Amino acid sequence: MHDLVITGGTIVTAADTYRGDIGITDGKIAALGLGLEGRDTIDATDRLVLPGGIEAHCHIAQESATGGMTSDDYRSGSISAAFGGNSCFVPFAAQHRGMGVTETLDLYDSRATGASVIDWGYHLIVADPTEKVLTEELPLAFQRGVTSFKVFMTYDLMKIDDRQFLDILTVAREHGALTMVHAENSGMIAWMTKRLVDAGHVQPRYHAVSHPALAESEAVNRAISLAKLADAALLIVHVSTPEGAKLVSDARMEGAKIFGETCAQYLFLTRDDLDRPGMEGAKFMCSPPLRDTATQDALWRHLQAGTFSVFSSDHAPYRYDETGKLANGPEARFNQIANGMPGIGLRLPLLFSEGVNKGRITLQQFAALSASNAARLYGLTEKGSIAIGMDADIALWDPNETRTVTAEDQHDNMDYTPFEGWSVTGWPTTVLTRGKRIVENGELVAKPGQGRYVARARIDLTGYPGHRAPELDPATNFGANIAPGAAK
Ligand code: DUC
Ligand code: ZN
Ligand code: ZN
Repeated sequence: MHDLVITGGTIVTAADTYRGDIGITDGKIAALGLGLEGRDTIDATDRLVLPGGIEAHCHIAQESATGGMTSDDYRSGSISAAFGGNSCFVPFAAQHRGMGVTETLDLYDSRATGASVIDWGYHLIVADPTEKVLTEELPLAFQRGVTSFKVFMTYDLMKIDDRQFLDILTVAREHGALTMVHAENSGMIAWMTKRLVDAGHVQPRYHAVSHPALAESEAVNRAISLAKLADAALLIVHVSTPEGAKLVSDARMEGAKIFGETCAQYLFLTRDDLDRPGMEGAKFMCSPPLRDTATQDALWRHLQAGTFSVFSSDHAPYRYDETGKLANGPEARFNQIANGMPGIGLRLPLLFSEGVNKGRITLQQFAALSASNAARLYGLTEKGSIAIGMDADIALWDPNETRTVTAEDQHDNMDYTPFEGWSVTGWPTTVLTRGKRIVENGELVAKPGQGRYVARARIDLTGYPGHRAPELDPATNFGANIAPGAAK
């Protein structure tokens, strides 16, 4: 007799689709079979039963370097994620210059604990890699289960230089951590921005012009080269160009420890959305920026072909008011407007509707991109699949329900959605985290703060032989013992 049984559904994993019941005991999947019995039952007739989604790129209760705060806290962000089919999320904890890493993680713990209704972890943003951070604080972060962090190659107050990047990659390699990178060339963006602003081109549409595709491809190429030199694992986040995707794909083909992510907005929106009347285009400003339909096609192909291990929302919610997009006034220049858009509740419904229903991806690819790949990449070893012994993180989907997206129907703390008016078929109806209902038949049933922090494991790099630069190989460098991780 299980605590809970999900009966009569069609179970979908990254490997299979089959009819079966799921028996859940103590928050874990304890049995898979037919005719299972439990003290409590969820009827999944006519439902797809999928691994609960893992949203692995979102900005929740996060200050920017200039002080602006994202509009979702861990309560609203997690509720919105759950309504979008997610059982777990991994937002960023942002170290700003002058802050310690431990202090940063403690701060985010105080924001998330007792607030999040789903399980969570953090990626650490490293903006100030001092000697103390590298030698003492990053190892402490790994010990508390923060096994990935993000660095920026652009933004004056966040960016690190190539040498600092190599230091971080090397520490990450020693501990089995994954480095994530925002790869855009800072100088190109600054140079383009000055030319545009000097010429009076300041409307939101020029945001896309100021971030040329070349800025991404140059930085992706450099980031991959640095990761190869350090022979370290690197994820290029929010890839927005065919050139960037190709660089990721080529490096993966070579066996380098390189991973790619793209995000919903790059598949579903274009830079034309920036060209709306007045300041409306500000709602569509994110970095890297939206591109064009040819780019969308290319990114879909890379998603289909496996270039991208993860597909995320990059939920970075700034309201269309003076607390967010219009903080610098209703006439702000494009470079004075916060970068980011909401979408945590729509990532999976959009992927299902535009991907599965339109025959672009299989249900198995959907399960992989929902949860399984992120679980493997980010060391969430007990999440991301429907298998005995795993956390009972499960989402029931009605594949036939069609809804029109509106901002009012979102559960985030936003006043707009970039997907207003979209017709979407296929919605999650019930979502569980560790066997506890969060959303049931479209209603929030979670107890406040019922999510838990998840300490993550080191990255599993099986199948990635990596790259040995000849200059780091004692056989070809006159015996110098300077490989990453070698004794100093
Ligand atoms: N990078 C992100 O990952 N999200 C929002 C803005 C940015 O620059
Ligand atoms: Zn970024
Ligand atoms: Zn982001």
